[in-house]
Amino acid sequence: PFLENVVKHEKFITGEYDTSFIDTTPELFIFPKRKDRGTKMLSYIGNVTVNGFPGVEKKKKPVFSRPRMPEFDVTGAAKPGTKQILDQYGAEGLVNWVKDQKSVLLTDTTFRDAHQSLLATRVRTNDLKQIAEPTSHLLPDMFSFEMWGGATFDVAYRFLKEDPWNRLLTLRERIPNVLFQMLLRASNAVGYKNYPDNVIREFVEKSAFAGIDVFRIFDSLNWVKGMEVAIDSVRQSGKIAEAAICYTGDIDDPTRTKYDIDYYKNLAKELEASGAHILAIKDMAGLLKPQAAYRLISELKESVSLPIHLHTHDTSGNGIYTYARAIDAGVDIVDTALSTMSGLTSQPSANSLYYALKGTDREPNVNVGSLESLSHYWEDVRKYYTDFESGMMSPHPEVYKHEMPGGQYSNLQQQAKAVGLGERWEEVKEMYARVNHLFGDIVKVTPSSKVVGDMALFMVQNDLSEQDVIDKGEKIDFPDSVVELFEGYLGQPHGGFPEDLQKVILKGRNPLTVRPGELLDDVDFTKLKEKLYEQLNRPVTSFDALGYALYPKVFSEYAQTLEQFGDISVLDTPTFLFGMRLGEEIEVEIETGKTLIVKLVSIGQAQADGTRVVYFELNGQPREVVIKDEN
Ligand code: 3PY
Ligand code: ZN
Repeated sequence: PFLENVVKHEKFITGEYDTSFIDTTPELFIFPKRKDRGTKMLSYIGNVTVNGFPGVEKKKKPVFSRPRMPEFDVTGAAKPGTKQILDQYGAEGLVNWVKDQKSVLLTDTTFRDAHQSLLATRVRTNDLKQIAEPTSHLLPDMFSFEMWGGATFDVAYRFLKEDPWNRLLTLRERIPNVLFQMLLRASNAVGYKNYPDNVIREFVEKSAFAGIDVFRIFDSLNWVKGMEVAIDSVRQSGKIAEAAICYTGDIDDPTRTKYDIDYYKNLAKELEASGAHILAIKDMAGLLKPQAAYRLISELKESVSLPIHLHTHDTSGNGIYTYARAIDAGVDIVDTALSTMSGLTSQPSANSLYYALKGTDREPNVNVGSLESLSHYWEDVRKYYTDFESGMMSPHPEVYKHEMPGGQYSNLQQQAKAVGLGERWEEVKEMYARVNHLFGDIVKVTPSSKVVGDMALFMVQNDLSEQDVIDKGEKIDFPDSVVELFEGYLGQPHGGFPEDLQKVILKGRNPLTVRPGELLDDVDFTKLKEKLYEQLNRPVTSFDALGYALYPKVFSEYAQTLEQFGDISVLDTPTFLFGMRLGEEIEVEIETGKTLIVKLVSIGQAQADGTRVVYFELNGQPREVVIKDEN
């Protein structure tokens, strides 16, 4: 354990140590209490078998076939790719390389936005890890893999009980050749509110250190001022600042004048002046129609000299057509997902786009056989997560009316179910559009979209109309997120807030007009680490400190689960979500070369105190754990 502490210590990892390291680092001598890892794991398995997993229908564990693994040449190293270009020539060099490409470049979002949008962000590191090396070998010519950030950070700690940093480090180790991209919510980092500037800087620095190359930075109200600290931090780290404009409204609809073509052109110029290396158009809901895409990209190409990276969601079913028109207009990079993780609220399919462009001068440099074999893996893995599917079975052009982001659709639906509005989902969607208009037609993307969602749920639940909100607003206790938005804690919307509504929501308080980060005190990371060290009773990394700084409660609960059950990220997903069948035997590799063999023998009767004894065999030895039956 001493050596383990040394090699896991941040100073050791970063090389910031000298001969006094051991003497001046007392935490190296704190050893985790040797609790029995096996028993902890059995407690988890027993618990999920008896009580089920939140959000998953409680039933006997289904029998899944082993995911199909693509074949690739395991003997050689993966072909060098964009990561090597960045490392060798720097951000500017990479940008020039992008501009020189004739083919359209592809980002693959399967590891992040695709599952955020289809499966409520629930895909676990365990499933990503197994396909990482094949992906690196089979798709070396991708521009990037979008694999971190957005909702994945919080969901990892909160629901999957795993460390998001560990995901990044693990995948980086297995995919050394292609740029890693993350979604960064500017001053909101990977959270739902503004954080102090030093938290944003520290977060960017550590994410870059752990393996992120391209930071797609957006502000949820397209407020450029709110993006400047993040853009600057990324530039400081030597990585690529991809500044995004969130697309809303419809530039081709003469009645939607608030967000017209000039609005987008001005924003693009502002972002270029702020230091962006690449301009992203982040069409988070999939509202960019094909002809509008042609016009938008053509005009932006004339307005700025940055490469343009287009992101959309296929919710309406028009995604490929939108990309085709954007590609005609000269877009440099587009976001796609592997076909079995694409479509609907996710990104358009890379496989389909390849065929659409085959033989044209912009045909992407990708092997379609590789896309197919990787898609097979995901087709099989996706079945584990059926309970998190949104139920959307076909294209949903209504998105042009409600404008809900793809990444929000399945998550808000889960939220609606959790507050008992599952049956009233149609009403919630309609209310979402009404709330947008009530709020003055704002950009809706995390976290502003969450505020609109919270308000829609609140209004449906309390049977409130827009008029009720204004008339009775003084007496209404609005959701916290709504109050914070109107207080200016997420920044300033284009055109300002509707004044009558702001007045009833703030009940006499004055809103902020400056950048919230200017008012927030820096987090003292040294003190925070000391505090956490006492709480966790183990060495605290900068990664832990950031997890805590962004999500104190969620992080602490995660730490408690880790204490109670050990590292359950090593379990295969069917076992993690469904537990075990009677008589089933599984293997769990708890660390490289160390495997436990677990058999579920029987489950005892419920006792008077509501507990059950669950009987296992662990490596052939009988073991029992006592589980509280929550049913
Ligand atoms: C996120 O911020 O998580 C998003 O995906 C927004 O589209
Ligand atoms: Zn998206």
